[in-house]
Amino acid sequence: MSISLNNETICAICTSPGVGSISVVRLSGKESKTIVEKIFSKKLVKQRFMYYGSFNFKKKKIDEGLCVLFKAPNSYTGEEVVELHLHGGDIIAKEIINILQELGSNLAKPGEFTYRSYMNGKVDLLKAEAISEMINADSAASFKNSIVNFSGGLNKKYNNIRDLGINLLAEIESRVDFPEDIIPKLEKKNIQKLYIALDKKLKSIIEGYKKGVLINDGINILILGTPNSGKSTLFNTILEEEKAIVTDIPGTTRDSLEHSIIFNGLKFKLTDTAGIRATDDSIEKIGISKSIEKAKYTDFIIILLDLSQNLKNLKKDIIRFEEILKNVPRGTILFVNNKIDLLNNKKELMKLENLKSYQNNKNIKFLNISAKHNKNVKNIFKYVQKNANINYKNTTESFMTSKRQFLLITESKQYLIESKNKFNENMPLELVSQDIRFFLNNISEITGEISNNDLYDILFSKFCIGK
Ligand SMILES: Nc1nc2c(ncn2[C@@H]2O[C@H](COP(=O)(O)OP(=O)(O)OP(=O)(O)O)[C@@H](O)[C@H]2O)c(=O)[nH]1
Ligand SMILES: [Mg+2]
Repeated sequence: MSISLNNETICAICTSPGVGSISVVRLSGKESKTIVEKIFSKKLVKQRFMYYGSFNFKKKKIDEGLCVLFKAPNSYTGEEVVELHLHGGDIIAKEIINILQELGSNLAKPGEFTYRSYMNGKVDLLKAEAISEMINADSAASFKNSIVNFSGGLNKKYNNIRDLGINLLAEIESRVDFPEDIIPKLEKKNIQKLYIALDKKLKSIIEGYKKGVLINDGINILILGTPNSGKSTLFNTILEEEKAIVTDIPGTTRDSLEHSIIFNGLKFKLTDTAGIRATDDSIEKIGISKSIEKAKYTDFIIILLDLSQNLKNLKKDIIRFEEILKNVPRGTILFVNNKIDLLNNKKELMKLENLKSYQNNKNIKFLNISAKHNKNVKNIFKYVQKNANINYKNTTESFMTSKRQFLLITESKQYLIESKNKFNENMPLELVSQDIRFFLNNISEITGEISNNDLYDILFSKFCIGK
């Protein structure tokens, strides 16, 4: 579906549904003021002025509240906009929406206000995407990233790339009419330097996407381990809630459980799994194969070891898990030695020392915790955050989080590589420059200078109604 900018006046509830002190209804389009004045007791003369009055329709009073007018182009959409501040709850706002439709306005489609804003040149695409990120942000890290993007963080990076690309194009095109073998060596080198500089910038922005996704969607942590190692206990301790059943019977957890938490401003998605062991129980077997399957899509895997086991079994478990995960394309593994509280005599502590030197020798990353007594559990998150290299508090750097941008920039990189290869193989410069033009076109599409007809589908339809 694609929507065209038309003369319709649109309306929607802008506040989220449910109980709240106020609900805001917004209209945008030429008829906004005229329509609202048919139900509001005051005339909206001054713009950006809050009028207090009553809302009436067919001699019935609907509500009392506030109205504010924004004259075009000084509004969110760039069109005439009126906002109605009503009493909260869904009932009144919905009734007003029905009335506004009866009076000639249409219900806005998801993201249509922001789409109009973009079409009227109020925001560029990067800003529009940042607005969507901001609304959906559910952690401090993700909110901060969206704010920096909204303030032009990514724009700067794309402009840099575009400027370099234009330089490169100019260098190549100025040589088009000369036979290729008379390009002096030094100039050739300079052109190659430009390719390298561009490649570096593209690489950095593309790699940033991985971080952007971690920041926005959360870092996945999968808890694997033998039955009874304390996976569900760890899961519950982290969530500060008895979400998973904990018993001393091995094989308690059959299906995996997922939950998100915010730690230090970052979102983590935690998964508790069925313990992995050799078993004849068909239900447990399904759980185990599910656990291993999940390892493929996770950012971090915790392998929980049970320190109540003897050293021989602990080593066996380590080898077993390394074997199981050997051919699985997966994230970082962290071994976590659980039940450290049980090690309270000399012999037990010696076992821990032995295990430590075994893990050190194998170059294994490990932590010692007690899930039951919440000892050192936070260190897991500190380790994960450090390893994911996300330090959102002390940086003004922002990362790409939009898949649309990611696909376009990846395609751009391909054009650049093709152009570079052609240049290095001394192919006709027209062909070299043609790929740079494709590359620049893609960059312009990212920022929205060149618009794509399906933009509404790709981007704005994913917004909520009222935005
Ligand atoms: N002493 C001690 N006991 C623990 C600790 N963590 C878990 N336990 C105990 O170990 C037993 C098994 O705990 P669970 O959390 O059910 O273990 P699990 O790994 O989820 O087990 P399955 O679901 O069967 O795979 C329970 O009796 C827990 O109370 C710990 O840090 N210290
Ligand atoms: Mg369990």
